[in-house]
Amino acid sequence: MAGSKYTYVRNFELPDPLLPGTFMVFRLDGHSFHRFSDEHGFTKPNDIRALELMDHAAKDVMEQYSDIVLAFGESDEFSFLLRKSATLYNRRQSKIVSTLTSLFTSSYVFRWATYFPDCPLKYPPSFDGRIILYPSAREIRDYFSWRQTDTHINNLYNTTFWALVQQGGESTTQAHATLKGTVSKEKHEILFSRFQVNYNALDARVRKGSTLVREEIPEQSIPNDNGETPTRPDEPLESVAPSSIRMRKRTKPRTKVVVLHCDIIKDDFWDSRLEILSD
Ligand SMILES: Nc1nc2c(ncn2[C@@H]2O[C@H](COP(=O)(O)OP(=O)(O)O)[C@@H](O)[C@H]2O)c(=O)[nH]1
Ligand SMILES: [Mg+2]
Repeated sequence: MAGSKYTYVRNFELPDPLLPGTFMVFRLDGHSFHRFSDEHGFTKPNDIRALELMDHAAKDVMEQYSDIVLAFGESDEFSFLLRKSATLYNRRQSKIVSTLTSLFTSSYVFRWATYFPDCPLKYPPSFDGRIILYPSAREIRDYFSWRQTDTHINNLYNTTFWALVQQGGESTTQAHATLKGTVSKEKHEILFSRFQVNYNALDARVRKGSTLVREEIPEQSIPNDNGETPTRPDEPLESVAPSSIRMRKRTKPRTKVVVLHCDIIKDDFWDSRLEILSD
């Protein structure tokens, strides 16, 4: 690039690399979603359309960035885990944060009408984003346990609160007062004895949040001992791949992003997916 007397201003742009060899957690959160959810008539305590839209935007992000190995979302937030060895954008912090935040936001808007066909957007939503670095798997496990515990605490509170208001006829002020100082067991009890709601039987989506992982796509046709790919009897000959393609070694299995609503605090989830915390 040719220089000019103005070029020196570039020198004020400081590098902002993220420490190498550390796990990155990128978290975004809806800006003023209290207002956004009100203005767009989200159902209380949970709007499944809104949660599914968040999941879809997160899936779009994960599909474009292979360094993301896990995502977890609840309410108006999503956290993404990038592997330790990620070299995305040379680990430049503002480049990663701004690109991922803007992709998520544009995907949220792009897919809005699919989930809210009868409710046009009244104004453009926005999300903030940040990156937190963690040195080891222990903090990553604790980070995701923290977010899922938060999902549980908030959802139990909100479910009980809105049951008191919507079915119990209490004002929001009264419901706040009823729940003040109650522990988890008492909220379960209010739901069960007054509203015949067994909290543990509610949709896992709202109790556990959404966890996005990559899962291997099972091979449709695995080469047999002769190195030949079996074909279905009705498959035309032309569709059979040439042997050079059939014999090609697959280095990486093909994967797809799936959305789960499961426990991520206990060991089971992690023990069956060791690749998430590997380098
Ligand atoms: N009614 C409803 N509101 C939701 C839902 N998900 C998120 N919200 C709203 O979004 C807010 C998210 O919390 P927070 O990020 O702390 O608030 P913010 O600063 O206003 O974005 C909640 O307090 C709710 O008001 C939903 O499914 N239904
Ligand atoms: Mg928010």
